[in-house]
Amino acid sequence: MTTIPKDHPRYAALLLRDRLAAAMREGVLAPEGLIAQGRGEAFDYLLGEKTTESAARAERVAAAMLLSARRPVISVNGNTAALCAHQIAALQEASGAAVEVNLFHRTEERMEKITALLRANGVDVLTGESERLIPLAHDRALCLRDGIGVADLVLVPLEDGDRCEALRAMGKDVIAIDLNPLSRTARTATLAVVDEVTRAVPAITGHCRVLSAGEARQIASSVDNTPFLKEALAAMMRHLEVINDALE
Ligand code: PTJ
Repeated sequence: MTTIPKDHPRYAALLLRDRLAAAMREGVLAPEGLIAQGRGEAFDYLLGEKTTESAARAERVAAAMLLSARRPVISVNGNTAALCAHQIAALQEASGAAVEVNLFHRTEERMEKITALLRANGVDVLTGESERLIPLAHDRALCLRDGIGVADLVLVPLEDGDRCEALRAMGKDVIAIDLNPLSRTARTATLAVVDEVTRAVPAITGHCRVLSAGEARQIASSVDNTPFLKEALAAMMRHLEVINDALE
């Protein structure tokens, strides 16, 4: 572990990097996960490294969708487990969603390590015999029949695009948490939360704790992703203009 000075202007981001590097050394994070985080950081930089007003609204909608779903499942990969296992436990408790591990760079060893990490943080993880239920050529097709297989809603923090599309084609709703509003995932999801995952997950949990069932149903009954994507892009453009003006 590197010692990161608390007064460093990018302390929070450096702490996440440190956590991910350690998780990679432990075999939880795929090396490619570090590259994914770097891409996410670049978009977060454009957002001012904070939750935008539209992302905060999307987080409330995400909570409403989770509370209104019949069989919601939170799909966890290496990055999510490494960054926010304890936050996933809190979200599971507040939303009643099932949690399943689904990996792009799948090995049985990583599946076991991630499951153990989640359980050590209080997550009740579904396990069993994975089947190729999602129409995809790679191993993200593998999932549990009584988990993602029967889910009507899947929350996918940090996704690579084609599974999101495949889940939508199977008639499932998808909530994506993705800092990149241009990604295929963000554009094909029922709802994209354009925010950093360690900020987004506790915010969704907070809303799950206070929304009534009636309020949740009403909010979840008409979800339109497009304004959220447009507002995320507008927030980035405004932030770039501020930086540009400061240069003059
Ligand atoms: O653990 P595995 O084997 O399932 O692999 C996971 C990764 C993330 C390596 C795999 O799914 C992958 O390659 O994903 P992509 O295609 O790089 O997409 C990741 C997306 O998440 C990108 O659009 C990033 O901008 C975004 N992202 C990265 N870090 C964060 C993030 N979004 C929110 N919070 C982050 N911390």
